[in-house]
Amino acid sequence: MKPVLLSLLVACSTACAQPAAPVAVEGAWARSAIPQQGSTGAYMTLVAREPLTLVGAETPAAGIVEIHEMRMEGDVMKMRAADTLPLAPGKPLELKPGGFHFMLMDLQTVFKAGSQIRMTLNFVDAKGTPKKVAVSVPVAAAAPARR
Ligand SMILES: [Cu+2]
Repeated sequence: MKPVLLSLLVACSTACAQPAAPVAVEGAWARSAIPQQGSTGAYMTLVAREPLTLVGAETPAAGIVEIHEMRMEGDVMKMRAADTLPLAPGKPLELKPGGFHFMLMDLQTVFKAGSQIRMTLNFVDAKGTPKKVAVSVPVAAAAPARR
């Protein structure tokens, strides 16, 4: 009896991991970059299922990942680093060109259109417990068409 139960639990911890993710990630993409380019951006829409705060991200494809925000100040587009981004449950947070984005710097790979990079998004929940969400991010020259 016991071994069967155990194997079911193991099967569930892998197969059931996806629906239990604390946040849904939609439309993720990273902008393709030429090899000499030092940085690029990654974009996606995050829909939290519980109150969460985005505190950062990491990827083997880049040495540094920062949360940035582009905003118009008068006539000037300015980019600044945001340490954290709060997410309200069910309210989509869009990271997109010209707004919030992940800035990937110290690129460790060629960001070639059609390839994929792996990112891990780091959140904390309302109790301060860290939550990690793995995302595979397609590399493209422009945002994918919306479905
Ligand atoms: Cu940036």
